[in-house]
Amino acid sequence: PKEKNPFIAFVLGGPGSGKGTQCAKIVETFGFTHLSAGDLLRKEISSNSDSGTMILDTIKEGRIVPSEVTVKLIQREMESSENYKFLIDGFPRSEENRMAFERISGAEPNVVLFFDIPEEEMVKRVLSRNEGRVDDNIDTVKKRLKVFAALNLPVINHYSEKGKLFKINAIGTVDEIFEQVRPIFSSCEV
Ligand code: UP5
Ligand code: MG
Repeated sequence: PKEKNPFIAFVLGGPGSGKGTQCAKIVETFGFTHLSAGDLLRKEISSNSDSGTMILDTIKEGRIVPSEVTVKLIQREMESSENYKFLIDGFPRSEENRMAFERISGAEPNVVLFFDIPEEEMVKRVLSRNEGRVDDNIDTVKKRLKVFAALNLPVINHYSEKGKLFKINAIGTVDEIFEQVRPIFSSCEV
């Protein structure tokens, strides 16, 4: 058994809002373990697992992979880690995702970050990334934005009502944005 209860931060925001970039800064400064749900799913695709083809098709369409697949991958990483502080990046993406995580892991996040940024800026960032992601093209980006607005905003509202949401203005330089993020973690003694 781990010495401490886990400290969980969900990191939410639309495509290209800067979740991964800011998570790297949080890891560096506060010693969290970064679990990007998207990265874990992409790793499943490249490892030729049974669900790889289904995951690839889902990501190409900008849709959401079934909760049990994603929750299992996140939980496996949490259980095998020595750390107790986790950044869960890009998850939960729907109310269904959120409830599945709560049910299967029995855990809830301590804090939830939301990187807020206009759609046209998200599109610009994603299309100029150039890392060869199958979903970084204009057609899929439009679908990702629609899915984000329809399914992820309700999750954000849920945590806002619970008083766990920290909304960050994600326009500006990486360092300017991190200066909004830093006090959230400096003040919670993790
Ligand atoms: N950039 C970053 N910060 C900047 C700044 N301040 N100023 C200017 N540029 C900035 O950043 C995006 C780009 O912008 C980069 O080039 C960066 O340098 C630059 P990044 O930090 O990568 O943004 P991020 O929010 O992480 O964007 P990402 O595209 O990863 O977000 P998505 O949520 O779309 O992608 P994710 O990998 O989480 O999910 C991909 C797909 O997987 C989903 O669409 C879905 O199909 C599937 N998925 C699920 O089904 N379930 C899940 O639980 C998770 C994913
Ligand atoms: Mg990312």
